[in-house]
Amino acid sequence: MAGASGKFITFEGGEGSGKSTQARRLAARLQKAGIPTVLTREPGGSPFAERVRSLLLDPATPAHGALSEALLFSAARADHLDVAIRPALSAGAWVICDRFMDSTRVYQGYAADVSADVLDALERAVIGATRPDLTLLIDMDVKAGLARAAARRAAGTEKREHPDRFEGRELSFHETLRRGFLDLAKKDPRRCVVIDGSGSEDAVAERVYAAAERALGIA
Ligand code: Z5A
Repeated sequence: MAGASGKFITFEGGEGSGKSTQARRLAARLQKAGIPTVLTREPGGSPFAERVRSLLLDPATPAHGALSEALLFSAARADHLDVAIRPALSAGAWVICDRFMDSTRVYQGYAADVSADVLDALERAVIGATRPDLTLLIDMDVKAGLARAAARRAAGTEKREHPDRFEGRELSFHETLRRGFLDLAKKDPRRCVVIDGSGSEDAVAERVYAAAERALGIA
């Protein structure tokens, strides 16, 4: 668990599921409720980890295996935890992170070939006791999620620095990711809550807030 002071909430989900939108909205609502809140993301969230993010997501980065990728995501995560997440939790803030360890399990494990043993070892070494108190998995129909992401690209409001290396993969890849996330949530029901990502942003935000309230209690 995150420790005696702050709470650690992570958002997970497939492309276009709306998790970044919901992470932002929850952070704003908690701040408004008087809870000091830090919104961060992975890969990234610290100066070093943002450099690693650029390398990982840049389509010009030469092809490399899933193990190299898992190690790079983990290196970025180790620094992000040391520089940003643990200090914020120790200071009593709630930390909301857009993607975290479950993305490595799913993208580099389920959908690639890094073994569970290696991923377990990386989690022990990098995350240690700083596991999320709550993980909100925004789940939705894969085609609908990809359509949202495509609409954002067409509107020119893409948030990425580069078109993503993970983009443009076949539908079955995204279906595998969805199954992977749902499977992880099923295996860890005390930490993970599956949120239906369909419907308006407002409707999903209400589901997210209700889940956070139920799991963590928001005074
Ligand atoms: N990755 C990995 O492989 N291993 C790891 O350990 C980690 C990550 C940590 C990071 O990409 C990539 O790194 C990611 C996994 C991999 N690969 N992919 N793909 P990123 O950070 O650049 O992007 P992302 O995390 O995948 O997020 P995203 O695709 O940008 O989407 P999102 O966060 O789910 O959605 P959004 O930005 O909130 O919303 C998408 C659009 O839909 C946007 O225009 C919204 O305005 C709209 N939207 C949101 N909600 C709604 C509703 N309810 N209705 C209608 N429209 C909506």
